[in-house]
Amino acid sequence: MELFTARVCPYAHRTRLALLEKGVPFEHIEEDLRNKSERFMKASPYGKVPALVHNGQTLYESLIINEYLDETFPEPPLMPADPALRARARIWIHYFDTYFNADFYAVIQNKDAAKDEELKAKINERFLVAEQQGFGELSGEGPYWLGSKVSLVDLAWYPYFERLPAWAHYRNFKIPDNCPKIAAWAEAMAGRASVQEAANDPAYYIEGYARYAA
Ligand SMILES: N[C@@H](CCC(=O)N[C@@H](CS)C(=O)NCC(=O)O)C(=O)O
Repeated sequence: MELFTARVCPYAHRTRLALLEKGVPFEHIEEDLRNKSERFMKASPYGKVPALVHNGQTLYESLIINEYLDETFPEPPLMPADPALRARARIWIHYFDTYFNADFYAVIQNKDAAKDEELKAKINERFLVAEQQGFGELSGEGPYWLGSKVSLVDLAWYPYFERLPAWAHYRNFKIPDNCPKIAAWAEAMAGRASVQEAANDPAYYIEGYARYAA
């Protein structure tokens, strides 16, 4: 098992977390995305991390790799057994990639201070939907998206939350006060062994996102 990854990349971060949660040994190949290796370009048709090579097959796209890992290494399961619940889990992963992510990055990439409030209001609304309809309906006593067990939904979302110190530093943005379930979830995730093993310091992200924010 070879994983082409880049420390800075939240998508690759998702896959590292899945491999660590599964306890699957893998070779970690750190790519310099500004100077991609020939080996990586051969393995990854999109030239993007993450890319996984397993049993002679190359797989790419973080969410697809994570589903593959869950199906190939069933223990511990990272998706619910019930098809309806599995579909709900995918809806919240889709919500993140289709709506939340763009509005989240819009805040740190915005250079026009006059638009700051409007952009923050938009992402705050996205947070509230996740808090009330996502966590509110699925999480029960928590602390994870689907309750007491970590799932692919948690792994799809969490890498962005580890990067929040950069949003706080450059845009004074944090998890909205009306989203206590999300705040408690982020804290629970930060305590997991997989998350700690793959974690970077806040200072790393603050430096890494300087280009986005400047
Ligand atoms: N949809 C892809 C996105 C992967 C992606 O955008 N990776 C970025 C780094 S965060 C990358 O490798 N960029 C290199 C490039 O586009 O040249 C996934 O979920 O895996």
